[in-house]
Amino acid sequence: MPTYLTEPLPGIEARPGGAHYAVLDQGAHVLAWQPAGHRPVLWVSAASEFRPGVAVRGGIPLVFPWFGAGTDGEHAPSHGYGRITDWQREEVVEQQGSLRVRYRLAAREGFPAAMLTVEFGPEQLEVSLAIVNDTAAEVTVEAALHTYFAVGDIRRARIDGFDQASYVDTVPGADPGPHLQAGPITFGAETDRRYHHEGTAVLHDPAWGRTITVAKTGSATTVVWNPWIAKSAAMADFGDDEWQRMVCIEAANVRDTAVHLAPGATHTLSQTIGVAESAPQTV
Ligand code: TA6
Repeated sequence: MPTYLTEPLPGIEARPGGAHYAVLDQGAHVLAWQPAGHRPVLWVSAASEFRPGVAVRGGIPLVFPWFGAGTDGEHAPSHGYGRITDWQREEVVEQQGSLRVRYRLAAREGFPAAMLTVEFGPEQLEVSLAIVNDTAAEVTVEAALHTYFAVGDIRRARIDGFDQASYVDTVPGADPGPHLQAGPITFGAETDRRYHHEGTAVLHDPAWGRTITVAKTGSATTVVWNPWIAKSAAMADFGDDEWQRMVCIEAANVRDTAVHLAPGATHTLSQTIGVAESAPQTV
C-alpha cells in the first residue's frame, strides 16, 4: 500500500518490490522514480528546501502557466504558480507494482485548470499534464515538465535525438541564434537551450553505464539545462559540485510554441521515461 507522506511535505510514496516512487501534493511534484535494481532516475539536490511555497530543486517541477517570467518578462513567481501551489489529489491507485496518482489545479483569473496524472511503473514513468480551458475566453499558456535526471558525470554524458534541430541559446551573454544542433548534445559549460524538438531524447550516461529515454507527445519544445560551475555555486538550493551529476531535459511548450486554447479546448503534454543499464549496476 502507498504511504501518505506528511514530511518533508504532504504526498504519496510507495516502495513496491524494492522500487521507489514518490510525488508531493505541492506542485503535483514527482519526486522519485527508481525502478528496482536501478539507481534513482530523477535527481534531487541535497541542498533542496522542502517547505510550503518553495519549489523543490529536483524531480519534475511543473512549469505552469508561464515559463521563466512569461512571454512579457513580467510574471512572477518564476516558472508560474503551478509548482508551488497545492494541487487537489483526486485519485491514488496502486496495483501490481505500479502506482497512479491524479491531481487537479483549479482555474485562476485568466488561466485555465490543469490535471496532472503520473503513472509510476517498474519499466517506465509516465507523466501527463492536461490543460483544460473551461473558461469562456481563449487562453495562452506556457508549460513544461522540468525534469531533472541523475547522471554519473555530465562531462561524459551525451544526448541523442536532436541532430539538425534548431535551438535558441539562453545562456546569459551567448549569441541566442537560432543555431542548428550538429550531432549529440554534449556538455562542457553552462548549457541552457530551447530546442524546436518533438522527438525522443536519448540520454547516454557512460559513467553509470545506462541510457535514459524520454519520449513525449504534445510538446514542440525541449529545454536542455545544466547550470555548470558558477551558476550552481550561486544557487543556495544547489550543491556547488552537483552540476556534475544532473541534467534537465524538459518536454515543453514555451515562447513561440506556447499553447493557445479556445474555450472548451484541452491540450495534453506528456512524457514517458525509460531506463536501460548497459553495464552491471552497483546501486
Ligand atoms: O529550464 C531552464 C531554466 O529556465 C534555467 O534558465 C534555470 O533558470 C532553470 O530553469 C531553473 O529555474 P528555477 O526557477 O527552478 O531556478
